[in-house]
Amino acid sequence: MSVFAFDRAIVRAPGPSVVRGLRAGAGESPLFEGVLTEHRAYVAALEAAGLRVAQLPALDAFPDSIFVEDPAFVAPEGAVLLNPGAPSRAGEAVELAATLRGQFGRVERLPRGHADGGDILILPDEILIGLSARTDRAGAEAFTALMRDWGRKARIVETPPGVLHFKTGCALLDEETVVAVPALAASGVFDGLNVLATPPGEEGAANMLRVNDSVLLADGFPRTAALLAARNYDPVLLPTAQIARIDAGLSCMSLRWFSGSGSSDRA
Ligand code: CIR
Repeated sequence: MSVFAFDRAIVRAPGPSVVRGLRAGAGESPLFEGVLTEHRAYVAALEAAGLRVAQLPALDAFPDSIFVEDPAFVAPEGAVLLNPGAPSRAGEAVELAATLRGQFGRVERLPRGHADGGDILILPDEILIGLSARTDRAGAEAFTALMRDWGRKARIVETPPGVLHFKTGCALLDEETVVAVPALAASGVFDGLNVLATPPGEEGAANMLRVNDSVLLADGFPRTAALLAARNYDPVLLPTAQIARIDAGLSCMSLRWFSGSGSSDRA
């Protein structure tokens, strides 16, 4: 089973507080209506790619809670409630607990440290977790130990300075290929895989999302789109200008996994 075969996703609707989402710079706030429109297009793209998407209600007390990928990790064998590194996001994991328990037989909790799901990349043969401003060594070590208990190989790597999350800077394109910003492409972390570097000025395209046969790509990156087209991909272009104002991309708005359970849910 390929690591980008998915049949289920969880998303969370944006609430009006999303306009106060965390951001590194001092740029303009997103518009609530604009985020809603981008979120709807994203959910539609996941559904078109064959996923059944469960949409959780907005949590206005948590401005960044639309980015459900960060407080949890999911894989076919189970889920882990993580401990997001940003204090304002610390309460988001518990808000996902009941939903994840309804979907997975095994739901564990990161026992110590901080880790964000945006720092975790599942590759065909191993899982990478990037140290970042949000994921510390204690959290990364606790996560890799949990994965070892699950029979998974996991490795701790570095996220380049100035990159929010490890997956802000890279994505798996196919079984043998990752796309990465130049600093990550040259870092050696992907040795053994083909690495395509994002063209200069298109670093924001690195957080693309391979979902079944589809590749979701933020619009506005024509040279990256051409790079993909040259490899016979026909990327689904999605608007991200609003969520980009709060440092977000495509992977972070969903938790995705393969349940293999056809149309029926657990519990
Ligand atoms: C944050 O800073 O936490 C949010 N404004 C953006 C999170 C994006 N998540 C991700 O890249 N995995």
